[in-house]
Amino acid sequence: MNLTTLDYVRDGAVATLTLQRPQVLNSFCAAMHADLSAAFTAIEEDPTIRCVLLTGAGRGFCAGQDLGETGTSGLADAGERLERLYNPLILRMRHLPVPIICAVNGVAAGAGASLALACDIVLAARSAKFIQAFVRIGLVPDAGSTWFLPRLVGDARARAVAMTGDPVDAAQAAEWGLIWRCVDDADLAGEAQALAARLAGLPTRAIALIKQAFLAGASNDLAAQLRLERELQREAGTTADAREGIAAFVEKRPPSFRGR
Ligand code: T3D
Repeated sequence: MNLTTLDYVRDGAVATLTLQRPQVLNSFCAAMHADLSAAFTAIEEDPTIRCVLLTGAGRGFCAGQDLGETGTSGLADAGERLERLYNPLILRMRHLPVPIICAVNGVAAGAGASLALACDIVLAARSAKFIQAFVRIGLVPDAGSTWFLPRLVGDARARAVAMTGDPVDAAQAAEWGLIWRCVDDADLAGEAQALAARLAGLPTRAIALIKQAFLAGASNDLAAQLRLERELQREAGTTADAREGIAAFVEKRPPSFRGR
């Protein structure tokens, strides 16, 4: 892979993606979209990858769309880039059959906040902030933020942060349930890597099915979700990892999951 805006590092069953445009707080440009797309294709095609870790280089995580690249001419059809680049990226992440951990190392603004929220488990450094920056420049939250936010923090908080553009610090984000955990800055990389390694050793097919269940659950009624759980459980029950999990429990030994 020839990537210019993203580091892709493979360590065992974990693929770490590091956004690499620190001089502009890793804001999205067209090349970064292309690099993320190439990286996710590589991950989708490699069944030995069982967890993805996403983070940013430098003092920011991602400051959303590169406004220098957009310029005011990009406003002629501000939805076009969403349709072509952001929307497929967010959907792809939600459908990826392996967990994505996000280590938010600094500010996550605009579509950068959406990118973090599209991940499955989000850890953030205590100094990080989440900013629905869109309204500050006369735009509306996008890349999934209007979907993620009310589901995670409730309508009242979602509306307030979307309409004011006020920053939410990592501790507040964790308290609200916007993210999983806030950790000390010095501990972020280590904690995220440890979590990624742990998830990479869990039953990957079951985790893919869990992702599927949560995604569908956002729009299903209870009866439909119960039917879906039945089908997903049938599928999980056919995996070698489910056989291993139950055998290990009965034999009182730790399970050894292979991800299939
Ligand atoms: O048309 C479409 O594509 C629609 C899609 C829209 C999706 C979106 O994401 S819209 C929202 C875009 N993002 C923003 O509005 C956030 C803009 N950035 C900021 O408000 C601030 O940078 C932050 C609050 C995130 C951080 O502030 P601070 O003071 O810590 O850093 P800074 O000094 O503002 O930024 C450091 C550098 O990064 C600076 O460059 P310089 O002066 O050192 O040469 C700054 O210009 C650059 N930078 C930060 N964000 C962006 C950026 N450059 C281009 N695009 C950015 N989004």
